[in-house]
Amino acid sequence: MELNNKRVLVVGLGKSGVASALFLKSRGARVTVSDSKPETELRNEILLLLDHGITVETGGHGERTFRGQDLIVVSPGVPVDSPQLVQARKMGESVMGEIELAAQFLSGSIVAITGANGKTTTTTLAGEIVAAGNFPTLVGGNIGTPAVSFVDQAGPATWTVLEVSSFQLETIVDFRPRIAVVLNITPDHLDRHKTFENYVNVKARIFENQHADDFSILNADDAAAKSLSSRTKAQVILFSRKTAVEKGALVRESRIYYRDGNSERQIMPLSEIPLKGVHNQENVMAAVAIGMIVGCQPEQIRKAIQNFKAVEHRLEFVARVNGVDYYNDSKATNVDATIKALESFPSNVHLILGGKDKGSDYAMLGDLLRSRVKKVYTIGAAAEKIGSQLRDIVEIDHAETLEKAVHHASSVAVTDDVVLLAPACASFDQFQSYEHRGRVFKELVHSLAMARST
Ligand code: UMA
Repeated sequence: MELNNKRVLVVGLGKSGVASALFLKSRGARVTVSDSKPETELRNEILLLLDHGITVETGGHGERTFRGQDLIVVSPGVPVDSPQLVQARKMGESVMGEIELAAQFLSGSIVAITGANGKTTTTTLAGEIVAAGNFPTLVGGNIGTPAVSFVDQAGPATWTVLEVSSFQLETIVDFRPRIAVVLNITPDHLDRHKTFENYVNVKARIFENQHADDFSILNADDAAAKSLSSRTKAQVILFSRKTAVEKGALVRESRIYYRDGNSERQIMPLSEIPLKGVHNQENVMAAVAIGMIVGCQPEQIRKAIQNFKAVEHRLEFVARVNGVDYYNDSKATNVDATIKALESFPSNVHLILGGKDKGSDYAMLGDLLRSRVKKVYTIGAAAEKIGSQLRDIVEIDHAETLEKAVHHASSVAVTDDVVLLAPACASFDQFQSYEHRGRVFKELVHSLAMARST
């Protein structure tokens, strides 16, 4: 794609928008950026872009700004059906997301990992495995560093390992990963995608441009993910904790193996996985499959997994205070992630739930709440809905804020109980992001520990 002298509009001035605008400018495009936030909330970004000669519009998306552009690059958080974008498409303007822009310019091969849960852990681990195999490796995407900022670093031998969200997949065009992974599909982001069927269809787009010599890795234990095997032209590689797949990663006698037709390699015992929860065994198996396809040796893969540390905010152990263990799973932003978090603790859990609702059905937590949870502490905008769906199942404390939830839980929890932040909701009603929410939780726990020690 030729960018020199092209008129390009970037929509959204967050991480993706800033990185896209700077990249486009460096390739000679005439760049405008438009953001709905007022100027006062974007001071640093505006100064940076103006410094590079980029035009900035704030406080809304002017209809005229979208007219006559050669290309419009949208940030993942911008709804694809916004009136301005619908109109631009009608006028024949080319619209794509940041991930598509990146892919058009990235040298080397892309590993793209999607799923409702486990994306970040799998992406980080896969990156460490590929690097342990001595391949040049870059790791980013939805995990935090926009893919477009890798374009100048990637060479023909580079493996760029990307976490890819449903929002990003909505705006791909020719995006073609050499290896595409779907970890699992359970309801999430229904406020944006409306139905589960739409959500599955968007996830399936990760395979849409793959060729027969590419690889599609799927979780054979997840019905919705497995069903996508009929929707790819690439070679299907499965991973399963429960069945002996013919091609892919499997478990036998508590050990992980990788099988490729007739040949089988032993990777490692499950007991060596340094992460809690069976869902993490699945993430590890997906990463094993990626490593084997890329060409890493089983021993390199095993070492990378043994050395892997839990990613921040994913079932992260925070501290033991007064005999009570505190875990931060702020990344559990949907009901399924909370189910997986609860499955990691057999009993005695004090669970903090709530935040910004995404159209979720919290009653799905019912069985686990009955068997493993002593009390639920609700916070944020979703508290009322959660209360009305769960009040007949479990004791509920309407704590309102994270601070009160931690204090209430710490005052009733006894030795060997667990206080778990796995809120099943987005964070944006009370926090800037799930990372912010997780950090606040950790600070609250650490200050509890300080108070106890003085
Ligand atoms: N904006 C508009 N108009 C709109 C909507 C938003 O101008 O109609 C503006 C906002 O005012 C804001 C900017 O767009 O200034 C934000 O853009 P963005 O929401 O796309 O966020 P980025 O900072 O670009 O971050 C995005 C991802 N965010 C989302 O998908 C919401 C980040 O994933 C990702 O790390 C980053 O790109 C780099 O690739 C975060 C996330 O929450 C972690 N992802 C969701 C998830 O994991 O569940 C999908």
